[in-house]
Amino acid sequence: MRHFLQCGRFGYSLGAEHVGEPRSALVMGILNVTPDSFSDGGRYQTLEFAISRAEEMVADGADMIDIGGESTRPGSASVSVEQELSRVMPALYALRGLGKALSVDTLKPEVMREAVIAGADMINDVNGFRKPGAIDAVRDSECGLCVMHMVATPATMQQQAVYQDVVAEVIVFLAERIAALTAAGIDRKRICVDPGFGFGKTVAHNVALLQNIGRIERELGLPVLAGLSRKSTIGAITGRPVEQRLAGSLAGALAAVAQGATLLRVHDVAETVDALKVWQQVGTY
Ligand code: HH2
Repeated sequence: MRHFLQCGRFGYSLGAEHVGEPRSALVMGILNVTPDSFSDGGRYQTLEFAISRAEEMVADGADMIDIGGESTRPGSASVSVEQELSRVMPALYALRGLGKALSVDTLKPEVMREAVIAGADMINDVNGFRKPGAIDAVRDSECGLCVMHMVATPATMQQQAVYQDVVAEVIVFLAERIAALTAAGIDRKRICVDPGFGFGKTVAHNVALLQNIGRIERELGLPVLAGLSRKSTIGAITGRPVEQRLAGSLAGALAAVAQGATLLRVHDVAETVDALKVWQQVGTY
């Protein structure tokens, strides 16, 4: 399935239409400007570090940089608007000249609004633009929107990992969010969807969603972003701690692309880009 995704200054043609076309995906490098992120917590706190890490990811082949100022790992506490803005905005301004799309990972309408004014190319909301004011904050712009599925909040989600049919329920949720966005006048070309791996889901749920990325893409008719990098499901399958999940994460990324994902949110950009290059030579639709 072919998609066009508008992300602020950038437009992407994603996916393939014909059997025999090589599969590929955009790579979104994760830049956490938080002191408590689960896998690279605290390492890129200073602006200087954040800039050099972002430059490194671009040199490694990242198509997008996802700047996050609030950890959403299970059980994490939320931060104030002021705190989040003070982490995200300097990085956003400093990285505008990088020449790659800048995404801001936030669920706060106030942060979305400031990020859009500062020229963010995408808003990545793990909450699916459900907070009052979130849709208004992004409506009158050209920025891309990543709509993720999550039940409850990061603080409580693992207690609520109960589904009758996780794939169907994720699709219904995302369809409802897409309807809310388009009803507000937002063009579908700006939207991609994400099943939200690890957000209120067991290993079995995550595996079922991974196996059904193609169904999610077909039923919603939108590009799918997959974020499996270093997550606990990779750890559960491999028995590895977070710092030893690279190989498992690469396998997860390629599995997601094989199923139809066209955007990958990853920590290890160079390795993912290499894996995709090899994959592209043989992985066809
Ligand atoms: N996962 C995390 C954060 N944001 N956004 C999307 N669209 N999809 C995801 O799967 C996703 C996300 C959690 O990963 P990470 O950023 O590494 O951890 P933390 O939130 O603790 O910074």
